[in-house]
Amino acid sequence: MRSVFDPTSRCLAKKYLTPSCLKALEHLKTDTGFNLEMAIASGIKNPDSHIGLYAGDSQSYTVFSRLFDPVIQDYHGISADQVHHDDLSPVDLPNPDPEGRFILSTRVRVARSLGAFNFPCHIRSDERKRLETTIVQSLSRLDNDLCGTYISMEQNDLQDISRLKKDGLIFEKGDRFQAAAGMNRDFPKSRGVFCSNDRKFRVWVNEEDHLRIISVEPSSDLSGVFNRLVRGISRLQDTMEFAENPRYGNLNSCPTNIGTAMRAGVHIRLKGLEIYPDTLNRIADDHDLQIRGTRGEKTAVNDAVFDISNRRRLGLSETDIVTRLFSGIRELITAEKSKLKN
Ligand code: ADP
Ligand code: CIR
Repeated sequence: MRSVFDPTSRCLAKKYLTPSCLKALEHLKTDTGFNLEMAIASGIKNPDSHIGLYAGDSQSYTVFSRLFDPVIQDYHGISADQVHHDDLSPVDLPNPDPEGRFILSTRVRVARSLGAFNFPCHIRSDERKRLETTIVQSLSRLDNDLCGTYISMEQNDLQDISRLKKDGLIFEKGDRFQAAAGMNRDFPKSRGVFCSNDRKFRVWVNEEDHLRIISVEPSSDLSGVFNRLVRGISRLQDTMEFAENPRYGNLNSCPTNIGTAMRAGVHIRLKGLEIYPDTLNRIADDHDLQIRGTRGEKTAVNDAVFDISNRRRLGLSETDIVTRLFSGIRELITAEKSKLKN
């Protein structure tokens, strides 16, 4: 096998797949048959990839550790001997935008995978169906405010689908990065979304990961949103065994989504800072925050609404992530107020 990354590619998989690393890994396979060529397929096809690497199962992280480890250390800024520690205890932070002037909504999600199943870029159709059944059974046991219904995306009623899309209740087919890795196979078969009756707790089934567990509401109550997620994870963990390893904590498809596998963020309107991208980016960098577009990763910013969230998901705990997000948002709001005054 030749490493055929585009000469313009600056992705981390290319950076760390040195000739000696390629030689050591090119003939290896996990027990389920996942190989290096499959792991880097998306990075090869998309020269603008940032990472360019996906895992096909939990064993990918150990069999191909010679490539995954440096990519993970580079992205998350951790040292080679750092070990992940969870802290999913409830928090009690003040509201970062008590007047409700800037934050439109708050969302915290984690990715989770079941170790007994292949990951989405490598899963077979029948296996994906069995996985969906397992997850839906577990979701049906949720109670109180987490209780809700599962919406299968296989239904043919186009009107229903477009209404659900408008309400942001279902997810789209994966982007070209996920497509090149093989994650869009059979879409929308065996995909769906669980939504609590109050719509604040949701679970995406068989998107980029087996589960995306999401707590979201149109407010700036960061603690409330995080604490609901903590309860949801704990309840689901009673009935499902999530993939993890002692070093990296939770394991999922993309090496950016391991450890806490958590993204905590707000949709925040920053009309003043929008025209000062240097200030906005400096504050984001200082607090290790990532800026995404209004409709998700790699989308545009509409009407000055930014998606601001934690960049690192490994090397710090879940409670560290929300606490740092809180400080970053506070500083952004202070800067925004001063730009609006000028
Ligand atoms: P992920 O969180 O799974 O990494 P995306 O960046 O694609 O993935 O976001 C998924 C969806 O969640 C998008 O539709 C995005 O608009 C929505 N979203 C993200 N953050 C918020 C938020 N704070 N409030 C409401 N919706 C959000
Ligand atoms: C990439 O390599 O760019 C895509 N596979 C997406 C990686 C995850 N997202 C990110 O770094 N923000």
